[in-house]
Amino acid sequence: MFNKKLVSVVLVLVLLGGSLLYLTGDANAWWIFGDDKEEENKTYTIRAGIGLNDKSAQYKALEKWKQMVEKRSDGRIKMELYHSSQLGDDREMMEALQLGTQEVTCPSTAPIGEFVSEFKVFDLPFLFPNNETADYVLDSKIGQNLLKKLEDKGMIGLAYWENGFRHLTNSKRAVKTPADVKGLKARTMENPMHLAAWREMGANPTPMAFGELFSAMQQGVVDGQENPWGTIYLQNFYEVQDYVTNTGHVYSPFVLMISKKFYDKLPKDLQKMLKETAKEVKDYQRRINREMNAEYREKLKDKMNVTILSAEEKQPFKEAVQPVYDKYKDEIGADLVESVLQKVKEYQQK
Ligand code: KDG
Repeated sequence: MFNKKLVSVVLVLVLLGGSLLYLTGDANAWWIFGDDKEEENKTYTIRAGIGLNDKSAQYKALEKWKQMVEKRSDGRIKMELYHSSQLGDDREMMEALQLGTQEVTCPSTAPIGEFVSEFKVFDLPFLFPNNETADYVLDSKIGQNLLKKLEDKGMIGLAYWENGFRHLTNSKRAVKTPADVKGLKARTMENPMHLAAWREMGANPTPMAFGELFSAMQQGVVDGQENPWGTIYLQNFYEVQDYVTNTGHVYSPFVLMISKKFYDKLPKDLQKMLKETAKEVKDYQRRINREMNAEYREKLKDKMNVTILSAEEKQPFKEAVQPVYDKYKDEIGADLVESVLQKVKEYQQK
């Protein structure tokens, strides 16, 4: 008699728990049985690392995000910020997110392509004609669906922030045509398409982590590199580079991302808050990044020999890199490339 009762109670409990899990799809749904208090009192530390220094728009935005997160979590989340590759380069930090040994990073999309191949689509040369088109495509379903693909690789994409249009600097000569690029030893990010684009232009490209770049230029290991105006100025690249040209050959998005291992352990309310605040800070980050790029482009005129090409003068560079589209279309996914190009066109016709 007693045993029967016990068995029924256990059965009811198991059924109740099962239905709760099924209905909520929430592995933390056991809170109903009592350990919610424990979770509410738990505190979490987020270590966020980037490659750029603490003067960058990227770091300023992280500071803003930290303030919001610490306030809105009522102190349950504490955020520590690390700049200048203190925690490693973009690839290493993404690997740390996968392992769960670091919580947050914000790499350019270029090295993400080695984790989720479809991300290469955004690094096709001369894909976006301006910032607004980039915003339109990245914030569309296409961009958001790509962020979701990071989950299978142990990372949660929170929002697209901005690195920006990249421009070529070098220590040898003023670059006005693709012929001037010939033979330049140029550092690129770790992405095969960036290498291919520079090879098509006749340069001699080599991939390298951002943290090693300044001394590589100083020692003449490379003649040049490419980055947005703000980075060229704020990282003092003008001290070791005499020439810059507004090639604007590729737009670099940043992806603010968090370790899935860490994220899955967080209570639902904190997960939601992190996603919401990352998106809120996105607009601020893009705005100050654009302001800073415009400001430092002017300031660089006192520091370097600045070549500003017109749209027509950029045309030969565009033509030189066209083969990259054909070479990488299948690797990225021909349908995806097509739909991104369509979306770009859609914005132009608005
Ligand atoms: O913080 C971001 C940097 O790590 C990196 O993405 C900067 O554009 C960059 C580069 O050239 O490596």
